[in-house]
Amino acid sequence: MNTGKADSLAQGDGQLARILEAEAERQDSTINLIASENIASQAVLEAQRSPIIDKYAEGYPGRRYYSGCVHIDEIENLAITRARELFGAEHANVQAHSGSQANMAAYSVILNYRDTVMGMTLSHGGHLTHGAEVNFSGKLYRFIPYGVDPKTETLNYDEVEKLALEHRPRLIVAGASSYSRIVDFERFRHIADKAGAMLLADIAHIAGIIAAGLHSSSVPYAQVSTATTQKTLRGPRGGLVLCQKQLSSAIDAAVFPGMQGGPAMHTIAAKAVCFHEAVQPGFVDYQKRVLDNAKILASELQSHGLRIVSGGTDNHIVLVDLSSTGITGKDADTALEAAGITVNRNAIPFDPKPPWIASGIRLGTPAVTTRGFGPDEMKRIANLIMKVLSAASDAGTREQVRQEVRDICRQFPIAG
Ligand code: DSN
Repeated sequence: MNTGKADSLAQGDGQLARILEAEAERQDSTINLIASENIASQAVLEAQRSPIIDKYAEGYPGRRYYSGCVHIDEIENLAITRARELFGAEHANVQAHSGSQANMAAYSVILNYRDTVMGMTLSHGGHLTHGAEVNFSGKLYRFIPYGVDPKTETLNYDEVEKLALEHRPRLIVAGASSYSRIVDFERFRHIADKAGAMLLADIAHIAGIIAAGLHSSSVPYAQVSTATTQKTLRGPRGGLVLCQKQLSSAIDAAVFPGMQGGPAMHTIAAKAVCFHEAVQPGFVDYQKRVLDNAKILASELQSHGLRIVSGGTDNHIVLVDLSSTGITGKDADTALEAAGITVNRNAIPFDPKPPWIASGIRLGTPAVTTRGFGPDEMKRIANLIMKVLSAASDAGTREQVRQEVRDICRQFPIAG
């Protein structure tokens, strides 16, 4: 189990040690279908909890404001080189603490206050940082939202182009948090060029799939690509900015000192590990299984009568429309959690319900695939989800499903 807990913690702070132990047990005994989560390897965990945690290193390799950075420089250079090679990028900044900060840094380089930007609206699958009113992005910049087509529930590039030509944004943001179809970055680049805009691709969700070559890369088309390392990439929690050479100094300066102080060097070490893991032979096979599992889960749920937004999936995400069941996303995620299946409530496109309630749930296969779940488990999970949804307030059904979930999880323990 991924506790990272040593005996000294149990002896020195039993209270916290018990909470960590309980969380490890929760993870081990439940089925995690949260699309943005994964299970980091022991190597990633070891790097993350190494003594590097103690080191301050404001600056960049060879230009630090602190001494004692000889090995820190080696680590950051290794992470940068590996990220560049993995994605074929001219420049990589590995210091951004999160995907949101990666986006913030990129915006601050490309945009001025109140500039016009286009981004996918949150309610159709975009991210908070793609212009949501409650987020810095929506407060600092004038976002023109684009969404999916009401019929196909997929991106309508002609509509995106029409909007772009009408509003002439300085930047177009492509990419999403809850969109299960291929994103055509080449088309986005054509649209951006036509409208005189720059292109930023937020590949946080699909970075691992791109790294495995199973989704076309944004890097040849977008001046900047931003990502997180903890999702399909299966590394530590953190951000990543990939950009063209001419933006490299500006992006680095935007991250530090523009937005952050000292880099989290222990996380950067763990990022280096995950980039290394992503070029190992097993990684492509893992990503193929992630995609296969998502397809099977979607089609099994469909065969049970549930509607999948856009009719299926091309990636690790399955967005389920619960409208026909009479259960809200909120009630579904509560009932499923009680039965040991973790998901998140999610708006569906054109959702009449507010995001806190939502008409859908978002499912994802990265974490269960890391555990070793395959087609048989996907079919069993679809059955279990249906059981819970068809008796959402029945404690007996939940308990019965909870037991089955425990049995499945016991067959696929989280390594450690
Ligand atoms: N909140 C994350 C997700 O679940 O997709 C993205 O930052």
